[in-house]
Amino acid sequence: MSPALDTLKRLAFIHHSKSKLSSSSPPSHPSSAHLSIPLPIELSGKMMPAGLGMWAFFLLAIYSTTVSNASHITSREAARKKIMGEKVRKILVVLGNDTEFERAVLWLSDKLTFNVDARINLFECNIRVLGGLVSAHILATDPSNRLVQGIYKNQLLSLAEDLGQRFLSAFNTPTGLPYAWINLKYGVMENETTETSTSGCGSLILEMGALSRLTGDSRYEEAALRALRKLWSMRSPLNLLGTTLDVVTGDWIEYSSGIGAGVDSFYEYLIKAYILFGREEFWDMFHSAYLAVQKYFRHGPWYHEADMRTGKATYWQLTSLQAFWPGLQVLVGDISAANSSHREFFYLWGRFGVLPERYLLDQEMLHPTEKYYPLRPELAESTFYLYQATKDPWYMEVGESIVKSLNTYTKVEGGFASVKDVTTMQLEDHMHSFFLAETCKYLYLLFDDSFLANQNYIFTTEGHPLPIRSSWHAKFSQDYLLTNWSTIKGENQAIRASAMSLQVCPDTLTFGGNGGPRVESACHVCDARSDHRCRTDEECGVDASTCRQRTCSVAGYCGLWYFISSL
Ligand code: DMJ
Repeated sequence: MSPALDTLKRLAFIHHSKSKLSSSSPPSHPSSAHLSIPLPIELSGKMMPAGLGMWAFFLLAIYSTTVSNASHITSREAARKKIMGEKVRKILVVLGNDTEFERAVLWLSDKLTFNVDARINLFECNIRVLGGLVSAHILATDPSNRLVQGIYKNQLLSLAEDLGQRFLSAFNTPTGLPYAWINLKYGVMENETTETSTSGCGSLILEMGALSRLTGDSRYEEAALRALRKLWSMRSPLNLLGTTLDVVTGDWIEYSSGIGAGVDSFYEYLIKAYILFGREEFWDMFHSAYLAVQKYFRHGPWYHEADMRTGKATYWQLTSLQAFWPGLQVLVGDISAANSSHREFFYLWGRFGVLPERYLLDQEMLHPTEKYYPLRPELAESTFYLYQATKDPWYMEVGESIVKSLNTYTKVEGGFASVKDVTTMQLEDHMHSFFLAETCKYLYLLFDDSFLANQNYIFTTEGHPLPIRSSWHAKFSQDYLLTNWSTIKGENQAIRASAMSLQVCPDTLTFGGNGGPRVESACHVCDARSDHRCRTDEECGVDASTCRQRTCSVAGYCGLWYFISSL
């Protein structure tokens, strides 16, 4: 056995397997539904800084260090703070504080401008700023009337449109693939690099699509879709993509890829675009891409990297960014696989106190120059999704442990600091905006998901909620338009099926024997064809009751053939 495989095997099974898939009654929520109500003693004591309730914690640690200090900062800092302001607004709504949300909306409407001579990264600006504006606009105009009547006149949407128009010059390439960098004021600069990443040009469709739907101007969605289609056309016969490419020639630069840096959100946006817009095209891309990942990158609960041309393993490493994958698997319904990978990431979190940026699986050591933890959200994100799907209280324990580590190792006066080296826990003076937009938000939602109660949302890769609207689903089948929470009346109590049990192809399972409550299967994935015929294993889905991958028989039918023949 190769050292890599040996290590993987040992790492995978040496630690506890306390987590279980649970479909029993969910535990009562330990947190309060609204921020004005303090958290119960047993959690607030452990999770929150002494003397501060959840609301005060977020307001003091987040709001006051960004928006209200903005007049004292340099122009470069100001640009960053403006972006931070975006995060703050979104999180304020999730927290349920309409007054501060209103204050932040007005502040941004007044202060934010994009007519600045600044070179920005298209992907980052899209997910952080455009996504923030579009999402906040939707939250500001939804029927809950969060803002005082008449105060909001679509200022955030106008800003989003202004930014979207500035993006368009990036797509003016022979391939339609966008430049990674543009100048907000002057567009693409002379001698700009033509290198970009798969994520960089394949993760724009949610924000730009939403902008088109909101403004009626199709140019944004068309540009993002054209780029995505071009990218997909560059896949190998194995349905794998590389990590970096040239936007002018359309040639791959880095053929090795995995599910982490440079590629991660490409996969995420295929399935989320399908959920948000309902186009079968997105599902078809996602389905093929997902199966290829499972086939070529997965090793038990781990994911290594592979060459897109051959499928041969290249790098055996675990990266912090990969930890989003179990969350994505929850959306697919592949709960069992999600659960086992999540456990491995959490094991490493426990071992180091936080998740190191890169761990070399084959050498059983930290990457010599990537020992940092920049407050990334991915593990908290997956924990949130898995809790929603299973209601297994173990995921709350995971969340509690993450919060504890953040408070123990990263809390500083005025905020939270990135860890420079997980072996020494030395800090650096940096707090990325995704800490507020994602890490805090997913941890909060893990303990209080009342924000999700009456609405189906998808979260963009930067944690901005976008509601799923039937009007955006021209071709979306009625089967998929379920409510966010399915309440099933049992004998004594209602069983709340998870929002995440909303499958792209729902099937039902019966609990408690005949006549027991029926809930949607947590893992079912449809076969590609409704008559269950197939040519390859890739066309077969996941069995609803066993959560096992179906395979294609010699006679061309999908079934649990592998498991039957091994009995
Ligand atoms: C976030 O900015 C986004 O989630 C992005 O897709 C990759 N990960 C970072 C945070 O780690």
